[in-house]
Amino acid sequence: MKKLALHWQILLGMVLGVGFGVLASSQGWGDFVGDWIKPFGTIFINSLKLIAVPLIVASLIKGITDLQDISKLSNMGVRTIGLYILTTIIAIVIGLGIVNIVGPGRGLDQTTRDNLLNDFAADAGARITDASAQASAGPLQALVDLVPENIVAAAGNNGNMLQVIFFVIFFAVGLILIDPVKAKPVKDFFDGVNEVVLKLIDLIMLAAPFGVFALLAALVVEAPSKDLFFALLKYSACVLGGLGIMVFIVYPMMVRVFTGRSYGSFMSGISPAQLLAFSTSSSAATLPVTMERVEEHLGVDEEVTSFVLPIGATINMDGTSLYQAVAAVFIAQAYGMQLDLGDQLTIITTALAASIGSAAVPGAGMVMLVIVLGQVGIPEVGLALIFAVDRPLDMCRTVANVTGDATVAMLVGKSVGKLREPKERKLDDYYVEV
Ligand code: DAS
Repeated sequence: MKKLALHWQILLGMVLGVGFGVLASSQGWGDFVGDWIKPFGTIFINSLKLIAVPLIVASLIKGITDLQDISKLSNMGVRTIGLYILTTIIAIVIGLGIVNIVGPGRGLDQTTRDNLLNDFAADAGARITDASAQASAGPLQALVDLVPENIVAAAGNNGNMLQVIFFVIFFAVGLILIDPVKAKPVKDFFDGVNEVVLKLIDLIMLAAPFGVFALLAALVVEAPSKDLFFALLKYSACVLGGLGIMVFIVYPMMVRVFTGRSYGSFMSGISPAQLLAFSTSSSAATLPVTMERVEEHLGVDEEVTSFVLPIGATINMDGTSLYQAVAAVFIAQAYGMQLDLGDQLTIITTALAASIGSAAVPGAGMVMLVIVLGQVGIPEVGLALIFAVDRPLDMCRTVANVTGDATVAMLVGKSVGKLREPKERKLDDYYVEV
C-alpha cells in the first residue's frame, strides 16, 4: 500500500493550518480556534516532549555502552563540542555581516520605534527579569547547574535536559566499568526501552499532520497586526537571510564536503524534523524525530546520534546565536548607537555563550538576548522593538538549530567511521511503500 511520505504529510498539515488560520481570522472564529483547535497542537507538542527524556536516557545508555571504551566517548565528545562551537561562530559572523551591511535599524522611523517600545515594554520587561536572574549568576554557575541534586526533579523540569544528560552519561560510564555479566541485564533493559520509545515516536508522528495544522492555525489567529511586520520587515529579512544561508548553503555544503552525502539526500532526510521544528519552535520537542531521521534516513549510527543530538538540542543553537547577533545590532542601530569592532567581537562571544545557555523551548533565545544586550551596553528595553515578530523568527531559528545538530552528527559519525549509506532517497519522494 502507498502513503504520502511524512514530510509531504506535515507540509500539507502546515499549509492547511495557515489557510484555516487566515479564514478563521477573517471570519472572527478566533475563540473557536483557541478553544477547539489549539489544544490539539499543545497535546501533540506535549506528547513529543513526554518521550524526549525516556528516549535520551535509553538511547544514551545504549549508545555509550555500545562504545565499550571510555576513550572513544571522550574522542567523540571533543569532536562534537568543537564542531558545535565552530558552526555557532560561523552563524554569528554571517548574522553580523548581514545586519551591518543592510542596517535595518538605521531606517526605523522614531514613531514606529516609540510605538513598539510602548506596546511591548511590559512583555520585554518580563523577559529582562527572567534573563537578568541568569546574568547575575557567577562565571561557573553553568557548570554547577550541570550536576543535579535530584535526578527525578531534573527529569521533571523541562529546561534541565543537560542535567539529565550529565547523569545518564555518568551512569553509562559506570555501567561500562562494572562486571559485564552484571551489566548485561541493565543494558538489555535499556535496549528494550529504546525500541519501545522509537515505536512510540512512529505512533506520535501519525498525528503530526493534525498537530501542525492545529499549531499553525492558532499561530495565524494570534499573530500581531500586519503593519508591525512591515515596520520590522528589513530586520526580519536579515534574520531569515542569515538562517537561509545556514540551512540551505552552509550545512548542506559541510555535509557534502566532509561526508560526500548529496544535497537532496541530506535535505530530504532531515526535512520532517525541520518542518516539526518550524511548527513547534522547540528543539526539545523535535529531538525524538531528529534522532529518528538522522539514524534511519541519514545513516548515522545510534552510538553517535544518542550522544551528539541530545547535547546539540540543548547547547548547539546556531540559529538562535545568529538571531541574537542580528537583533543586538538592529536594536543598537535603532537607538542610533555606533558599535565598534570590539563591541562586535563581544557580541560574538556573548551570543555564543547565550545560545549555549538557551533552553530548547519556544522563545528561549529572546530571553538570553538580554545578556548579549547588557554586555554591549545596548538598552535592554530595546527587546520590545523585536517582540512583535519574534515567534515566526523563533520557528525559523529552531529549524536552523535542528539542522545544525543533524549536520554535526553526520560529520562526527563520518569522522569515527559510524556513517553508513542509507537507501538513496530522491528529494521529491511523494510516496513510500508501507
Ligand atoms: N525555540 C528555541 C529552540 O527550541 C530557539 C530559540 O528560542 O531561539 O531551539
